Amino acid sequence: MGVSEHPLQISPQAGVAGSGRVQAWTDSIFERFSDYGGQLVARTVFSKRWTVFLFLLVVLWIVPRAEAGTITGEVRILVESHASHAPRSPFARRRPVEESSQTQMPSEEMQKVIVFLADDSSLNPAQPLPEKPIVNQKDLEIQPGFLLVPVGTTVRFPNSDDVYHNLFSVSSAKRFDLGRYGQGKEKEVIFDKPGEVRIFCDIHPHMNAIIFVVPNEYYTVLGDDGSFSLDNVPAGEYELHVWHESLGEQTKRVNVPDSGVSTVDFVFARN
Ligand SMILES: [Cu+2]
Repeated sequence: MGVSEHPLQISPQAGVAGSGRVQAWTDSIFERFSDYGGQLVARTVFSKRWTVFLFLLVVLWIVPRAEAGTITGEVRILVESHASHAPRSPFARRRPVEESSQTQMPSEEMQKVIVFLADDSSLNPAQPLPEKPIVNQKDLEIQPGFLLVPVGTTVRFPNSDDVYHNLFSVSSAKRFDLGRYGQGKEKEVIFDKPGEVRIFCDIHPHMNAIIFVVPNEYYTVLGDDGSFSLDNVPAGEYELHVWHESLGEQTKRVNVPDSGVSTVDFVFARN
């Protein structure tokens, strides 16, 4: 066992015999690097194959989804103008509602008009919100007073007031009674059924809120101008709902083409 046999300690005394060993050693090193390079190449080729494979997977996944359309429309809310309530001549022609002024609901109210597709087996089910929304009991109010959640979402109900509250609901979509609890405590409710849930406080009758639970991922709220758009709806026939806490609910059948847009408009007459 000579020192020169150690690849990292090449003795100058190794001579000619030693140089052969050095050659063998460098060859082996080269081979090792070549191997390593080969592995790198193999890995690169392999990862390219994976990229192509993944790309094909994505394409295959997108293609069926490309057979999806968009539902757009407008929700108009008609009300009698204030002028129509003013005293008028008995000979004046009575104007139909359509001719009277049309309200532009305040934007915060527009955001409470929900447009959604009814539960349907061909639609993707709702994904519950990953972060539990908070509905606070603060300043003797339920805050926020309106919340929209996909079915299955858990909502936290903390009490931030220094008085007891007792939130409850008798709505068919979710019946619950949180019981009395004080400041710093909280309870949770899972909203596992679609529909409107009206919430009240057993101790303070003026406290109220609404949580609206949608059945699938196809929902939106009205824009400030009353328009809406539901994108990537799989082709098919569905029931489109428009709901507002005081305007009520309207339903229309809608046929979504393989691609393109279906337009559905709604008119609510508010008295
Ligand atoms: Cu209360």
